[in-house]
Amino acid sequence: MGKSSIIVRYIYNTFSNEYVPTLEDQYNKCERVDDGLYNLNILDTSGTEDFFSLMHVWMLNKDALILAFSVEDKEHFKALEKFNQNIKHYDPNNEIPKVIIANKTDLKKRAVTFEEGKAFADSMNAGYFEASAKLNKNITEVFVHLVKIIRDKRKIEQEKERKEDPRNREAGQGRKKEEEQTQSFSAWFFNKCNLI
Ligand SMILES: Nc1nc2c(ncn2[C@@H]2O[C@H](COP(=O)(O)OP(=O)(O)OP(=O)(O)O)[C@@H](O)[C@H]2O)c(=O)[nH]1
Ligand SMILES: [Mg+2]
Repeated sequence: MGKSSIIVRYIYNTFSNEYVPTLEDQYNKCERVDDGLYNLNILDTSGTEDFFSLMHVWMLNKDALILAFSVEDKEHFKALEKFNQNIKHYDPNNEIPKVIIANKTDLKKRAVTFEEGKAFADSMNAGYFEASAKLNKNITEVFVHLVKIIRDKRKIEQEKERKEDPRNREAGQGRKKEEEQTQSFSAWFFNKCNLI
């Protein structure tokens, strides 16, 4: 499907035609988005069904989920639709931000159309990116997109917590200004961004 190739392209900006099956790998990258620095922990998982029993561990404390399929392979796509049923079990209210990557769009022969991929992503309320790890097409965009979603989600949650805390009401606007200034200079740390 190209999960590892997508991550390796994103982290090291390289690509290999060689296929090395993944058991489980962790990657880190610091990404600048707008005025903020974000540390991304990315968990690369196995696409082999034998390892799907580990899914409950993969899903623990994740801020985002990326699902990838190869556009040349209809079976991969169908398997991903089935896989989504398992995800629902761990995220029943669809609260974790998700992205679907249609990978290998550099290949001439396609078995899954843009419309099919997009309809699947829409049905999950997920973002949709047509990408190629080989050509470095739409790779960084996926991660930046997710950082923005997580950042905005956290801002809303923090603001809600701040408003609900009576100690913060007294501090008022002055405090808010101070917070904004601090944030633009400090790094934000996200939990793992899971690529399945
Ligand atoms: N043409 C083309 N080939 C790709 C692309 N991305 C990955 N591949 C190839 O597809 C094969 C599988 O890629 P991997 O990244 O190892 O796939 P994976 O999803 O990590 O596989 P597992 O770890 O077994 O789950 C490799 O031979 C890659 O070189 C792409 O964008 N275009
Ligand atoms: Mg892999």
